[in-house]
Amino acid sequence: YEQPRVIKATMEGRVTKTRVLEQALGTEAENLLDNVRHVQIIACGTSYHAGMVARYWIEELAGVPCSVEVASEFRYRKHVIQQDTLFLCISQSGETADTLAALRQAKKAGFRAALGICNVPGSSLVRESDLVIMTQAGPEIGVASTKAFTTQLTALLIFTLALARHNGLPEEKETEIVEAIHRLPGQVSDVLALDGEIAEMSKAFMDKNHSLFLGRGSQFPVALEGALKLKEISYIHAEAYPAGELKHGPLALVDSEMPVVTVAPNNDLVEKLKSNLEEVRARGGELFVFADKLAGVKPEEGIHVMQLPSVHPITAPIVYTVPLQLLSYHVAVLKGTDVDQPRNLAKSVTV
Ligand code: F1P
Repeated sequence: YEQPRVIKATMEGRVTKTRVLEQALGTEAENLLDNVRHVQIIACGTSYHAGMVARYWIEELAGVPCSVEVASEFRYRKHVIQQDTLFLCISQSGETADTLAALRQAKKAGFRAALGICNVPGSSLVRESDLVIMTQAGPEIGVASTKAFTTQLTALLIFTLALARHNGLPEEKETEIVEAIHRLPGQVSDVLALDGEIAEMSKAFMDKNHSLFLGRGSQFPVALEGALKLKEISYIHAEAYPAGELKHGPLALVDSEMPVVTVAPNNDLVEKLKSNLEEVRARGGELFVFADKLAGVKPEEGIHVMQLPSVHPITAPIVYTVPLQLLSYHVAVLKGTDVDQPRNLAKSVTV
């Protein structure tokens, strides 16, 4: 529920009404962002999902190739790091052992600069990065990241715009997206107001053991994050797939016992997504769709549609994450699990 406020706080001092401020990433950013030819993102868990969303933004808006990898894999394999790579570590705590080990290892191999996106001032990641964008989420009590994720995305989008400007993004496009960023706190509040309806929807998951989350494009990482939230706090097995991969395997699992959750903002992939939903429905799968009213997903038997505000396609991953967080929360409350402290998990994995 703090998300509208903390997203706003993360924007503050970094954007005007229409532009990203030159000093958004600190005074050294100007030199360090010039001639970046590749962005390598490293993170774990929810922070990794934020990195996956950022890859879509960085390639679309800045035109810079971007790779994303979980730190626990990156640190244990041989890799080629080009000198003109911007190494970007995302970590709420700034103390995740795998993420820090990956950063230290990459430093030895050499790269252009290290950018940290972090929520804890003075943490190891903040100290060891050349540039830092602090998220303003404030302390997160729950083990499962919620406001940390949406503020990471806000920071990553601002960074992307700063990088994109270096690579010739037209001013009108930057303004269009900055204005969309300013609408985020209000749009997230509108989604939070759907809490009662989402609580009602969550009852359908109470007696289920498995679930599937689908998304396309930058909504695929949102599906991954939705599935992670559900398994972390309600212990229901949840898998996320890019919707186009359905027919390459997961369709075999779909039946009336497998609820399928989808996010459908209005973008150029929505028609393809709708045909994926028909594939699910034809196998008797019950669908729970969070959709823009302009996306044209119609409720019918077995298709529950919750209408979300119309949002800019670039900022949609931030807004569409919130109903999935609420859904997991309500399922967990109904099941009586400990939402703040799920079994077997720690807030920060420092060893
Ligand atoms: C990464 C992370 C969190 C998750 C849990 C365990 O932490 O996977 O996303 O919610 O707390 O650690 P961080 O590097 O973002 O602090």
